[in-house]
Amino acid sequence: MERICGTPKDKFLTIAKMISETSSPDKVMTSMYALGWTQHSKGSQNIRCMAMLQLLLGNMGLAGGGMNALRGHSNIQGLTDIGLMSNLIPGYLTLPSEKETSFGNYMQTRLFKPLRPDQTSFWQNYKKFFVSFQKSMFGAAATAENDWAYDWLPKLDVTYDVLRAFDLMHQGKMTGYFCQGFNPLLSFPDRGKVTAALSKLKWLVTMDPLETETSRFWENHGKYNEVDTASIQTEVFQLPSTCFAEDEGSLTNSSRWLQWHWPGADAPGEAKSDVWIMAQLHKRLKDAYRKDGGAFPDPILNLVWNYKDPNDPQPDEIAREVNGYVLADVPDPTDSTKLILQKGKQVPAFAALRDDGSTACGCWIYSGSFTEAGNMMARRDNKDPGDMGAYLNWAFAWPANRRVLYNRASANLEGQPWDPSRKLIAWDGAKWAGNDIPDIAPTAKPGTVMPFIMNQEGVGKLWVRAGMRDGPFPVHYEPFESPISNPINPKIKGNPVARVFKGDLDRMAENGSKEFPYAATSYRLTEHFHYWTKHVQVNAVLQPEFFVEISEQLAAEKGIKPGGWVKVSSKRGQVEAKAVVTKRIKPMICDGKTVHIVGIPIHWGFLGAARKGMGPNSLTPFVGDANIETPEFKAFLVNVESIPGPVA
Ligand SMILES: Nc1nc2c(c(=O)[nH]1)N[C@H]1C(S)=C(S)[C@@H](COP(=O)(O)OP(=O)(O)OC[C@H]3O[C@@H](n4cnc5c(=O)[nH]c(N)nc54)[C@H](O)[C@@H]3O)O[C@H]1N2
Ligand SMILES: Nc1nc2c(c(=O)[nH]1)N[C@H]1C(S)=C(S)[C@@H](COP(=O)(O)OP(=O)(O)OC[C@H]3O[C@@H](n4cnc5c(=O)[nH]c(N)nc54)[C@H](O)[C@@H]3O)O[C@H]1N2
Ligand SMILES: [Mo]
Repeated sequence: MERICGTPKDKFLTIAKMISETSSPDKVMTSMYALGWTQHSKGSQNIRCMAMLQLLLGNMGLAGGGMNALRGHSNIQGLTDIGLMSNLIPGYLTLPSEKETSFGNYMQTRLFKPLRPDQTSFWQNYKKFFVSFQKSMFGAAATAENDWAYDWLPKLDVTYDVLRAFDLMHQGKMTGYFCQGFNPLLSFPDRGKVTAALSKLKWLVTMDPLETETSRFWENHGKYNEVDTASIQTEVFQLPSTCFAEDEGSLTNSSRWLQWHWPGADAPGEAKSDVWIMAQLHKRLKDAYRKDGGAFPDPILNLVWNYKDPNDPQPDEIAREVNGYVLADVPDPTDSTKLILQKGKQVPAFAALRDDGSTACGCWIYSGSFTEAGNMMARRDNKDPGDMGAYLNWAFAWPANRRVLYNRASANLEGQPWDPSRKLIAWDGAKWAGNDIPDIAPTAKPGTVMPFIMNQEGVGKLWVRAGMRDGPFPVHYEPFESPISNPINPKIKGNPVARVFKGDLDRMAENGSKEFPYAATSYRLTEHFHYWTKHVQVNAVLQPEFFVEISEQLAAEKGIKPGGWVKVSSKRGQVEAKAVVTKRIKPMICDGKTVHIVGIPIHWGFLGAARKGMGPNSLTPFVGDANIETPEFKAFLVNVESIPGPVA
């Protein structure tokens, strides 16, 4: 560990001791992680490693325990929940692959078979969630006879993450791009490649409350955006949208709480909400298909669009649809004079969803968020009787308003809390109850259903059976560009199954490169939020100018003065900046070699109130994590040289 990471052995052992002390009933540790762990070509395995440690320590499911991703944008949790990943549909259901040519094939690999008697899992209900989703999309046109319109779903040959989208664009195989709330010219790796890719588009639509660098990628700003405008033929359409603070809707936070919010101001000028813009597109697409036909009009023509004003769907209408509603009366099997579900009502919870077409639901995990009792996301009761931070009547947490996932594991096999002073749930002899919604059927006797209900085994798993492209168990890989070779497997460069596209390997430096000897990393500053706040005078005054951060040792070695100008270059490009010489960045000894680090904040571009600057992504490599395709923004190779001043 010391040889690879450069962390001194004694410091590491101190931390290891602190961590291992949490393997007792009355001490718990949480892991909160963000980009330092994820933005690597082996990011998923970094997280998995800690998840395994937390399992071994018994820190899952307890109050104050768990693996907690800190989400960056206020609604990034909502983004994955609602299926905005290219391989997902809402509620972590997955899109079919092109090999799954029938609904039967599709369901075969999604049937959850518990490996122990009495074990239960939400996934046993996959078909109910899926059929209800199809009913919410296609209504009466999705029938048992047409396999709930299974054929109308796109079938994936490969996953279409953003790295692949830009690579396809770069190859000239993608001719149009719709860019909603995304500024890839600044936020995506290898800006040279991104610029070349955007230049090959026939059209680009940006939908954003601000002028973004992406919408002006064709504009020449000297060294800040060096392009030959005349040679770029891409037609750009800018659609001004509202921003979150001008909208009504829900945001899902890192704790899976769906919190409703109301507009703080009206949108300026001609700005329209994202939903309004989408509704206009929907109308025009449907009209075009109706008028001209087309290769495959069915999914568009049959798309359900039941809003009072089809041109302007309201947030509460969409929220009701997402929660789910009843399409046909469902009689009580034990008493046919009674109904369990009544046509036209909101479904109370995902447990009510059915696979016979009698329910519709936009996103099963959000079921229960907008019921007949009203908008649960708008609840604002901050009482917390058990003092466990549960706040059960504040907003709505998915699933089923549960605040701590796996809370069954906070009690021992007999159903008594590991730590009675921090009780989440307990078995009272007849049922489970306590300060949270139990993560187990309320009357399942202890010892019958095991705690990790999303696993077939019912218990935590150290070994993953399928799903991780780089194997079932984490191993050490260096970043794709590293100042040292992998000390364990010197022949292996980076993560062998990382997301790398043809041609990009030529744009990467070799391990231990003499030309690019320093490790670089990139990060954000308190005073700015990405590329938005440079448009605001106050933020621009607080942090006006792009800079890079280096250690006192590197500054001395390279003759760089605090505030002096430097050129930072990688195999892909270069930037100029003022140098901030700091004590907080220090050289490390990795594999016996001194490794200097160059820190590069992300916030500058060529628009807005702040001074023009360049940011790290002219330098970063176009490589992503093997499993989730997050770019490797936290580790790449550069050189730094002192320069007399900014080159005009
Ligand atoms: N003020 C402000 N706040 C923000 C944002 C903003 O732009 N401005 N952005 C938001 C967004 S979208 C996000 S995603 C979050 C991100 O929040 P953070 O994840 O805190 O993001 P970064 O600032 O990129 O910093 C990453 C940290 O990772 C560390 N690091 C780098 N490499 C490694 C490594 O290999 N191992 C470990 N253990 N650590 C490493 C760095 O030292 C740095 O402290 O911030 C959110 N909050
Ligand atoms: N080198 C390097 N690169 C990085 C990172 C890093 O650490 N290092 N961090 C990465 C991370 S974690 C992130 S999250 C990305 C962020 O990268 P982006 O998501 O590309 O950047 P943002 O500026 O957060 O947001 C994009 C746009 O959304 C717009 N917007 C705000 N509200 C709304 C709305 O309601 N509707 C619409 N349509 N638009 C809206 C904003 O005006 C903004 O222009 O950057 C990534 N890039
Ligand atoms: Mo982020």
